Amino acid sequence: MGNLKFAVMGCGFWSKFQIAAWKELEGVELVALYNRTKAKAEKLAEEFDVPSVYDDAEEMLEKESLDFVDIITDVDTHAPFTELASRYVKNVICQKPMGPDLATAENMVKTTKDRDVNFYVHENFRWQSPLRQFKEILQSGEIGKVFKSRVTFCSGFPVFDNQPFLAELDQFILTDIGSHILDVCRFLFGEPIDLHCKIKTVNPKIKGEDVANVFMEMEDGSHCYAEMSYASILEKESFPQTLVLAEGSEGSIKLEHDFKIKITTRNGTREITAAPEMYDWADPDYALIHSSIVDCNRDILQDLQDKKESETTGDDNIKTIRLVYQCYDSAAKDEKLKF
Ligand code: 89Y
Repeated sequence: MGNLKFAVMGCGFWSKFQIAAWKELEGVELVALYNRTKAKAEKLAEEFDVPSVYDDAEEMLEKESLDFVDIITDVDTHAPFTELASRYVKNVICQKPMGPDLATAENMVKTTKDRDVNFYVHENFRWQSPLRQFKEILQSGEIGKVFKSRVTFCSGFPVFDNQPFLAELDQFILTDIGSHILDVCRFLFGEPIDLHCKIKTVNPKIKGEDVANVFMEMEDGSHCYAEMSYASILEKESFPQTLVLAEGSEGSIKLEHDFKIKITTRNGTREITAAPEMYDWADPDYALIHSSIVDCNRDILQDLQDKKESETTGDDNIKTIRLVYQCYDSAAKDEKLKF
């Protein structure tokens, strides 16, 4: 199979890392960039040696011969760009969160399916090496049957400096980080059968909520508590790490700061470090996430090459997105929602 040719739509904060991550992989070739403001696309094209740039997305899709497109724009344009791209190409990748509301996201999955287009969501947190290793230990059975878990993303990192639009979102932390954290909950502990969520806005300078606490019962009967905050001033800042504790009948697994995983059984505690591969193009503040982009892209690429099914297809990711918006419903009603 020759190189798969692709285009990137959107040249904002995440695109240069996403492109650098694609460059780590064999078998793909970035041939075009689209951005509403062409100068931004031109700058990125120069940096990554991309032959064509456009400020008209449809013109790009008409002129270029593409195997897939990677949509790296803000959430509001995910659906229109997915709709447009799926008229021209057979494979579409879109950033998280898939859509700005559940109905729109469900329609994205349906539209691509109706057109026989493979649709993927770039959901990268589950590809972070500490979380992959956590799952391996969980699956080994060493801690027995899990009865409770806690997934924590609580930080005071000035996230609005790099991504100012996040401060303008009416729905912030559940869409931005909840889409990752609820996906991690599903990845590690399976599907929930109910949830109760509470949200809060602490930072007066932002529109949406910056705190969300979600309590779920999972299909296997275990309890899962997901806590998220961008208002946390803690002894040790953990951005961008997700911290996890799983307690089972025979022991516990704890993912702590600095990628340390502690496994405790009645025989004692052992510790491993699950550091990610660090790439020189990564922003040091985001290195853990940037590293996982490579693995997430590889997983999608292997599906495009018919080697295996990707973990983050639209069909899978819609289950995470449903949870995100069910959290808002639950918080608005202050009720437990049963599925
Ligand atoms: O947008 C978010 C993401 O996907 O990872 C961290 C982030 O940049 C800010 O919360």
